[in-house]
Amino acid sequence: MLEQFEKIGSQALAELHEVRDLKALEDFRLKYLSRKGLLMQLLSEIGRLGPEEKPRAGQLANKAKNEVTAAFEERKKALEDAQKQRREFVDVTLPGIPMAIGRPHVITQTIDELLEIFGRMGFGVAYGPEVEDEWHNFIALNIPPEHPARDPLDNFYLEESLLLRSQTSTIQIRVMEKQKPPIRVVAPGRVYRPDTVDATHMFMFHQLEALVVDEGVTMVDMKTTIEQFIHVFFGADTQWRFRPSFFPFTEPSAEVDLLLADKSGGERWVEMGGCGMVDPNVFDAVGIDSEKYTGWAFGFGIERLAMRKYAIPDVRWFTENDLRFLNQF
Ligand code: 2U9
Repeated sequence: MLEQFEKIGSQALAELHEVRDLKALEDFRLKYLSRKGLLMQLLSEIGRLGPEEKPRAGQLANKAKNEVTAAFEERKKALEDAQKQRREFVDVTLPGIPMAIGRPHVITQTIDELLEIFGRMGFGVAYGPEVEDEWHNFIALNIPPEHPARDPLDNFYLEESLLLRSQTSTIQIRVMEKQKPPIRVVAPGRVYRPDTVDATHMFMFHQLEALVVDEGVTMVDMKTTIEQFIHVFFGADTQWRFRPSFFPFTEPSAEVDLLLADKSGGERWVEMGGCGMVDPNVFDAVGIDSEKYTGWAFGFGIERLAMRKYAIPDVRWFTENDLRFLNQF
């Protein structure tokens, strides 16, 4: 029986030596050190030995138990350290995990390009609140109460006289309230109109508007500036035209059309935006002397500019987050 006590210790240590991972170590613990383990069973055997063998057996059993337990703890620490290192080990030779670096959205890129172009033509940039009041969104812009643009169904009203702006002209009104002429600003930003969403209409889109106010400003300045812009943004050989139009806040007014190639290889006139000489009523509204100063303004839909430039057929693509589309920019 006593040789059983000597053997069990060395047998356990030999097996422990073969333990390669924490799972095997747990199996080893269950086999030898757990309450039902071989070593514990052995200890419980001592009770059945004769009085002459008990002391020696007890000694051997405790020696075996302590040696195996100590070796077990040591092995456990070594395996846990190894596992920890493995976890922390960074194989720098491994190829890096490609970081999917995004890029500014095509609309943001377009706005940046527009601000850069007009910046080079001496235009400052002005921003303003998206939640506006009726005075800045309609009244100051000479849009009479009965004008369809003021139809509550055609605007996102938040409460009594507060609404989401339907054009960024509100920004130029705020500029004229604060700054006296000369004024030369472009005003980019989101605008909101509860249009039925389809390939060319979205309830939220972006506009870039411009305003120039000084003494002796004429339609020639407006025409030249718009022409410069079109040739830089769309290409020097882009043909364009003015088409007479009407807006409450400009007189005279014009639509700006571009002659662009269409799918069937032909060419067609497509609308790019509107412009005109600032209506004197607008100057009166903001306290600028309409006898002394004249001005011109334009309004371009930014999604529309990008769709024309990149031949994008559907305005909804800008907000559908399809990477196949977004990654092209
Ligand atoms: C002030 C005075 C006049 C801005 C203008 C337009 C014509 C125009 C549309 C183009 C496409 C809106 O996004 S769109 O649907 N805008 O046609 N906008 S003149 O005239 C102003 C602005 C501010 C103080």
